[in-house]
Amino acid sequence: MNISIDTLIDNTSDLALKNIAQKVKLQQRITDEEGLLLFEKGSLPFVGTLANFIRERLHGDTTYFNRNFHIEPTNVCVFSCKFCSYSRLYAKKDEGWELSIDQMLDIVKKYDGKPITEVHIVGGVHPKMNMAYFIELMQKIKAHRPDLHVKAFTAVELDYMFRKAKLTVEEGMKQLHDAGLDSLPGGGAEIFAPEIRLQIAADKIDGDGWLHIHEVAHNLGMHTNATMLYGHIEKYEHRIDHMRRLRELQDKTGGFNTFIPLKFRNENNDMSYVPESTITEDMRLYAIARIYLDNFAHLKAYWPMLGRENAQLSLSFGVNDIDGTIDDSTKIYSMAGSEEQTPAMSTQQLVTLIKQVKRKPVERDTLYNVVKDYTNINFEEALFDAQLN
Ligand code: V47
Ligand code: SF4
Repeated sequence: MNISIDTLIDNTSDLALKNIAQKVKLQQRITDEEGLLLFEKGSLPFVGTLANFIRERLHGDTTYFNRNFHIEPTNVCVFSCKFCSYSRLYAKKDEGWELSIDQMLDIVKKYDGKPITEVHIVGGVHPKMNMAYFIELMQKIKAHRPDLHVKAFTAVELDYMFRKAKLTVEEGMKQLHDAGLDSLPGGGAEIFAPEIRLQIAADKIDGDGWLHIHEVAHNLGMHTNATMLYGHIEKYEHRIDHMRRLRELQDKTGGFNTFIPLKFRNENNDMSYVPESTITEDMRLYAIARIYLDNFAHLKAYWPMLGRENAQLSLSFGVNDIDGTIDDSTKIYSMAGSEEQTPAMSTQQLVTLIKQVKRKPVERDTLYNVVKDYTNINFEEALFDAQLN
């Protein structure tokens, strides 16, 4: 692919596409119509070259990862999203799991003495796990390990918690933040456009509600992530609509850290009849997201969902972050058919994965502060030195 943006502009005969390439070169924002045109007419090499140009302008070869683990408090859920392979309705709760606060603390304690920087806590919406329960959890995690960044609860979980506690979003968010909640993950966004959302996730918070919860978090000084579930029944216009709403909120608050496209996986759910998107479409989507979301600093490929080799490939299509070590602590994607049945990567494996495709591995914390640059660290030598000393 390695051609320059000037060569790309010279070689593009379609005037509308040429104009988009010129805009990218001049760091100008593309319109919704231009975003749509990229989905309809932009070839993989065309969008890939533009996305890589932006990625390298923003980050050079730097590729971030972090050391993290997940806690999934429960997979019992009052909602019934059609794409979900993971949840069990409350009526069938015997088939699911529910962790007590002590069990979750035991998971945190497993990492005592290990240089982990983040815990990611997301699960189903259990009718009995309420504000008081999660406030206690936050407080106990922070009492045990104050430096651990707690990124927890999708807007879906928060909306249910706040409504049950009869709190406004502002009140509820403040209480959780005071108890130790540092930032929000990007889940639950799915596709905002009501005509699609109502078909795949009819009974949970709508797109405006999701955006409002993130805006309130941003106003409290918290950072959050944003996702988009793609490759199912949505059309290109719905992807653009989704990203436009995120771009608008980011203009207003600047509170999003990263955008994470989530590829729909079709095993064991009510949408198994929908074929999964191809790798070409996946890479085109990453690239177009990188071009369209000009006010998002980071674009993440979540390797447990995409697989390791595809995550590597995505680094040439705008992605500059591949999430973290995970340590086999999440089931969402293995249950939906991901090739990664026990997702766990050591720091060495992540570093090697990134170096294999000639990028620079940098460990970050949740807020993208650099923890350690591994570019010049040779693990074999480091191991050898450690054995000698
Ligand atoms: O909201 C559920 C998705 C999300 C399927 O913020 C599915 O750093 C594909 O949001 N096929 C939860 N996707 C996970 C999530 C996340 C993951 C990693 C990092 C971060 C972050 C956030 O998982 C749900 C839904 O969109 N999901 N089922 C499925 N069958
Ligand atoms: Fe529940 Fe989330 Fe699954 Fe929807 S995606 S059914 S809200 S666990």
